[in-house]
Order: sequence, then C-alpha cells, then structure tokens
Amino acid sequence: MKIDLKSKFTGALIGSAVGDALGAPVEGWSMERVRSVYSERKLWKMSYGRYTDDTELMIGVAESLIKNKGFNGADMARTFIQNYDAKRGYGPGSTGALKRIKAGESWKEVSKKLFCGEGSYGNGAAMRIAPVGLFYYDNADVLREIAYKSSLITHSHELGKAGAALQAFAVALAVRGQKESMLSELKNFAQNNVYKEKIRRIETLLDKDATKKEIIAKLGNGMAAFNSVPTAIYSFLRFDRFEDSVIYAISLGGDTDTIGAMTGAISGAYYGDGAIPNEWIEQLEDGEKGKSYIKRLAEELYVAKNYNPNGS
Ligand code: F2R
Ligand code: MG
Ligand code: MG
Repeated sequence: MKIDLKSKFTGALIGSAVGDALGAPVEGWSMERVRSVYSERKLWKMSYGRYTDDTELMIGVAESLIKNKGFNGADMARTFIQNYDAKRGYGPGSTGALKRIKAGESWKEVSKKLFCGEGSYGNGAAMRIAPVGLFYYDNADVLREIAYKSSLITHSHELGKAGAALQAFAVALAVRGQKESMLSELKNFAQNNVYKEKIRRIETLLDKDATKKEIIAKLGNGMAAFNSVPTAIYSFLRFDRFEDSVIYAISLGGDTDTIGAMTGAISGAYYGDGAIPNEWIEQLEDGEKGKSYIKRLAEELYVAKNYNPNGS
C-alpha cells in the first residue's frame, strides 16, 4: 500500500510524541517493573499523555527548520532556549549547554566543554532528530552534515552525533519505505565502529527469537546514544505494526520515553499517521504546543521541504 509523504511526516512527529508520552511514566524503571504497570493487555492505555524533553526539543528542531527553510544553528539554539520547560525533565548536559548559550556563549562551542571536555554521548541529540530525517530524507550526505551540526548545540561527543545521524537516517529510510534494506543501508551509512558493531548485532538478533534480556544486554536500554538508538531501530524492524514496535521498545525498561520516542519516529515515518492507534493520539496532550500544533508542524515541514527540495 502506498502511503503519502505528508502522512509519513505527520506519522514521524506524532509517533515520536506518542512513544515519548507512553514511556515517560516509567522512565528509568527495570523491565520487570514496567511489566507490573503495563500488563499483558493487547493495547496499552496511555494514562498521562504528557510528553517530555524529547518532544519539546523535537518541536524546536522542526520549528527552526521550517522558519529558516533549512538549518540555522543560532536560530535552532535560540528556539530550544525559548521552548525550554524544566518540568519536561531534561538531561543535565543539555540543560547546562542551553543555560550557557542563553548567557551569551557560542552555540558552536559550549557542548565541547561538557563532561570534562569530552562532550556528551547522551541520546539527547538523537531523540529530537526526526525532523532532520524528514527534511533531508532524500540526501544522505546533507542529512549526516545537518544531523552533526544540529547535535553540536548540546552534544559534541562523536558517539552522540553519530547516534543522532544514524537515527535520522533510519527515519529517512522509513520515509522512503526501505524496511527490507534498512540494515544494509545503515551498515553502509555508519562510519563509527561502535555503531557498525551494534548494527551487526541487530542483524544477528533479528535472525533468532531473542529474549528481552538478550536485547538489553547486547543493544542496551540506557541514556547513551549507542545504548538506545540501535534498540529503537531493532524495535522497529522486529514487528509489522506501529503499536507492537513501540510497546516492545518501552517494555524493555530503562530510557523508556526516549527509546519509545525514537521507535515511534521511525515507525510513524514508515507506516504513516493512520497507523498510530487513535486511543493513544486522543490521550496525547493538546495544549499550546500539543498534538494539534505538532500535526501542523509536520504539514509545514512537508511544505518547506517541497519549497526547498535540496534542503541545503
Ligand atoms: N533526564 C532525563 N530523565 C531523568 C529525569 C526525568 C524524570 N522522570 C523527571 O520527571 O524529572 N531524561 C532525558 O535525558 C535523556 C537525554 O539526555 P541528554 O540530553 O543526552 O543529556 P546529557 O546529560 O548530555 O546525557 C545523558 C547522560 O549520559 C551520560 N553521559 C553523557 N556523556 C557522557 C560522558 N562523556 N561521560 C560520562 N557520562 C556521559 C551522563 O550520565 C548524562 O547525564 C533522555 O532520556 C531524556 O528523556
Ligand atoms: Mg525525556
Ligand atoms: Mg528519556
């Protein structure tokens, strides 16, 4: 079945917000504890519907790309700062970077000072990257370049940036409908050995009926980009329906909102917004920048993409 491009753009952004909101109440919980809340019911009930930093930052990426019809680092950093709501639960590195930029430091430099000058390898750049994957879905080189540049606002560690680029490319391949060839494409795209090895593990794990414990041990379920981006890609590839992938991702425990958001972005980009359960969309918050606003952003990003097809 052919799914139209606009539906894929909406699916990626709403799918990410839905995964975030479903995973948020159990973030940091073990797999066993998650099972005690989200029981064996077929379709999980979204109890809360409030999204976290993952979606707030994703909104900022989309807003800035739309406004500038492409990437503008100073504007994207400013947009993150304007949207920042501490109650959404930001990572300490990202909070520190945004505070320093707000105080006047360069958006290109502050992230390099974090974690004793190592930079962050957290998944904060990857969890917000879906709009980059959509806007540059047809140009892998520009996609990588913009994924790296947009990550640098908060994350300068190579593993943080490469994780964001890999997640963006997974979203792009999903937009293009390339599920069968996704792993071979990702293998060619990945330049870093840590991610190359994780992609090899995804391939092996998909070939057998791996247990959740094995997935956690071999791919990870934590806040590091390399322990969460591959898990989201695996969760998408293992199933054939949006809800099965997202439920599986969150059921692993750990960084549930973020792995849920990244799985939701890839799945939504592949299946389109029509595949996201209505029960979940209904429960998603609809305030000033809630689901109606996110849907509008997806449509505007789609229009901006058509206005600037090369996305430079
Ligand atoms: N912050 C949270 N969750 C905790 C509190 C939420 C709670 N439920 C609430 O309601 O308040 N979640 C969000 O943070 C993650 C994204 O983090 P980000 O933006 O990458 O931040 P940071 O601090 O840069 O990195 C995260 C952690 O990774 C470790 N780390 C990163 N680089 C490191 C390095 N070079 N050396 C050592 N450790 C490094 C640190 O532990 C960082 O704190 C998402 O889960 C999002 O949902
Ligand atoms: Mg979060
Ligand atoms: Mg998280």
